[in-house]
Amino acid sequence: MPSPTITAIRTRAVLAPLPRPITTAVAAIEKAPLLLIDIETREGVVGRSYLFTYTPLALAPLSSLIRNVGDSLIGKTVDPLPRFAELTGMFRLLGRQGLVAMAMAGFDMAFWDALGKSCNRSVAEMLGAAPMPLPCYDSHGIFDGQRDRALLEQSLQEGFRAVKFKIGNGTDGDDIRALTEITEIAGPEVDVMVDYNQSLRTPEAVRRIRALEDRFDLAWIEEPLPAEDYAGYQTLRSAVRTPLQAGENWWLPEDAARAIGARVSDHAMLDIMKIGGVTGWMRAAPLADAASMPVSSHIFVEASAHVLAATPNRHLLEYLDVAGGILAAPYEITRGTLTAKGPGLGIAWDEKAVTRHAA
Ligand code: SMN
Ligand code: MG
Repeated sequence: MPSPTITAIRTRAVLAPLPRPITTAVAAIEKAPLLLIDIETREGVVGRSYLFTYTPLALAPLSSLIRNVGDSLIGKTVDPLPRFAELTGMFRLLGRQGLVAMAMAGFDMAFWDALGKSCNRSVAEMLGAAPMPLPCYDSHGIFDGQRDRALLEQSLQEGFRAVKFKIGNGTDGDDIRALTEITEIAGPEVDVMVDYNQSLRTPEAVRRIRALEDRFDLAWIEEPLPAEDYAGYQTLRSAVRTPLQAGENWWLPEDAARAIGARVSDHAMLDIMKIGGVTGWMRAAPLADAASMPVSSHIFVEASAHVLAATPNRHLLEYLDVAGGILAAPYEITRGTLTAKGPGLGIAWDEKAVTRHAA
């Protein structure tokens, strides 16, 4: 049976409501800027995906890029691998990091969704795996004692056995005060991770991380340095003992290959958008496996649940739900786990919410 043939590509921009703002050391995000993609096919199956642009400023340019590229896809099948190869060729001279890679990932995820729907199977199954309950960590922002105590207690009640907080917005004293409260509430059984969102420089990172590891047993320390500073990560990694986490800013499998080859971190955390969709993920995750690195996911809870099921070196799924506010049936946490849903990626738009939150 041939794969469905593309007849139209539609995009819509929304500012989706978030359960809580995403606060980081470098910026805060109040609403999730999402670009929704619908790929219609002659067979009637619609492939869907969404992209997260971090800032609403990128929604319109990304949308027009996807529509322009989409014109050249009409009449072709949704087979992800040849389409990925063609798009790589189309942008060889320009280069792909940034909006181009995001567009490629948006197409790729929607193609896999359509392919799964056309066989009535989940993407996890299409990848040769079976959907399974995946352990998740609850991903919080900067800790605010007044407000976040209750939120953290809620994470524990929902069964999360790992939580993450963003730090680095103030002094190391601020981080230590926050972590003292967090670890007290979380207790010894729950893993606590922290995320600096690339806000430090190497000498300061060495000093601040040593001060943290004197006091706390953190499961990982994420992105202390700018993602491109591989040499800085190498220096830091030899100077501290807590495992370092990085990867959400690796663009496409080629970046993953370079960063993993340079041994910048102990863990890898792939972002299914920046890494190039399902296809990009399935090429990057084995590189981490070969380097004995556990792989966790970054946002995109739905698509990540599918690819993590097909990743033998999987670790944790990041539970940070950016699209639940515009989905007809958001993925839900059960005892701290999440399970991929089908067919395809198991996502459908709540059309009323999409209209209400149109950007
Ligand atoms: C993050 C997620 C979403 C938006 C900004 C930052 C983050 C994380 O680095 O790891 O959760
Ligand atoms: Mg992060």
